[in-house]
Amino acid sequence: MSRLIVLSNRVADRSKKASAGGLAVALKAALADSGGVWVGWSGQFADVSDPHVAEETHEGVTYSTFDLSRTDYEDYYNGFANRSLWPLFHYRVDLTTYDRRYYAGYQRVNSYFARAVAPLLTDDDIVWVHDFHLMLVGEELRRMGKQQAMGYFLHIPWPPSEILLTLPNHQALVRGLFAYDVIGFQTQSDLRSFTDYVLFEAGGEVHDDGSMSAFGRRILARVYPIGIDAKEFEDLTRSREARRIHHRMHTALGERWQIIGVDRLDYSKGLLERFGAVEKLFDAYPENKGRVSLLQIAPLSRSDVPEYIEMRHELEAAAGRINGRLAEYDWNPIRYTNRLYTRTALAGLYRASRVGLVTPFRDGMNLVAKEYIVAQPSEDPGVLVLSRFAGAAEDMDAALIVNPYDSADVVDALQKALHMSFEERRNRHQSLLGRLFRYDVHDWRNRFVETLEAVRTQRRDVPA
Ligand code: GDG
Repeated sequence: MSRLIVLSNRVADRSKKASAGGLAVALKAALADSGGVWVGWSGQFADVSDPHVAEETHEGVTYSTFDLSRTDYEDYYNGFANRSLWPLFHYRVDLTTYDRRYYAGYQRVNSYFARAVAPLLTDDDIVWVHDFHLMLVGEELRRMGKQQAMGYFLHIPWPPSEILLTLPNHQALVRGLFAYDVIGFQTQSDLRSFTDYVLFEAGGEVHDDGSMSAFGRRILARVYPIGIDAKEFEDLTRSREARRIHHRMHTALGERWQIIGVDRLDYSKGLLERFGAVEKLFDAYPENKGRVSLLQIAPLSRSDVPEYIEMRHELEAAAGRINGRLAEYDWNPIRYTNRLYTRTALAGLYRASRVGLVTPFRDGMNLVAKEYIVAQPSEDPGVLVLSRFAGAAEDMDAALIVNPYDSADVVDALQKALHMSFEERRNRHQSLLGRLFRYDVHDWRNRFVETLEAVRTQRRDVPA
């Protein structure tokens, strides 16, 4: 077996401190299986022209981290990653900022990552690069003569060509991706958009075995939908601490039903419109007043980026306005918090909630939808209301699937979820649960790593 080298913008926190973000949660579980090396930014600043890599081993995983300069952080992270790629790949051309300085920073830091990882590599290693921050690392490594099997996984959606073409550097990014051997997407729909670009913009070819050629290289592009560690989350839900929180929430709610939303504070998650739909629920079905409420947990993220600051103000205003209009002295329609809870607390809170409300306008997958289902008690399960535009909807069709742009559709689904019979809730829950255990994060990791292993073996047997 070869050694697995994983690269992502940040590595997970080694302390027990919670962090919100799907990638860290998933990669931590994936590396726990076999050990390996996890390379990423330390979160600290330093002005050095060459990366100084610090190593720390923790539970079988070596964390190799290095600092970035403030300018790199501004241009690469706040700039190209969070103000160009993130909005654009979530179909928000209106929120996308293009700035040549940002792209220069992106190239600079991708090359920096490559220079940090190159000295660590041995011939038999396999390299797995993650997410939109690091599309160009593979190309940099190839330029440095590295022949290892290299894979890339995109955690966010791949946009249709019409949207991608608005990005001045679209071709350079796709050419960069062709330096990898395997690239993975969350959904069929993302792969379709990518294939469309390869065929009609890059003048490439798609072969019978599913591989693709363009820019003088042949690669495998496939769908690897990410899962959660269902077993671990189920154990968390059963822990004493989760049960304590569940009990406390349950007591506070009394006879009332809770709808729960859990999202990083991000415009892609549709939070403002979610608040709007909950407000309309009380207007359309007034019997829910005093009986139902939304708990929205929304830890702050990317707080240096202007679009996130603005969205935070809007949400605060909306929650205040809706509560001001509808609250009673002993009931609030919305409880909104930016607090970061522990995963154990989340498990208990999911379990205490009759409805899980997940309504992003675009989402690569959405792990919250999966966690909510695993946390439900099979003797009295809640109902998941899920946006059709979350990658998770592709294989969670037993949820109530909604169009988040159509608030009336969300309102009707909420009403249906709140009043659904036990039989229907149980059937839907059972059918979702089975798949979450079968296609969990370990299965995701194994499928991707097996493909990379096959590339490595083939390359070793056929010398270049
Ligand atoms: C990206 C893609 C894709 C949230 N609040 C708290 C907290 N969280 C945890 C959740 C969940 C994770 O953060 C969020 O994951 P998502 O998948 O929902 O969303 P993104 O962060 O946008 O993740 C996404 C994912 O990558 C994986 O590929 O699914 O589409 O955008 O695990 O539970 N965790 C803690 N406290 C909180 O308050 N501890």
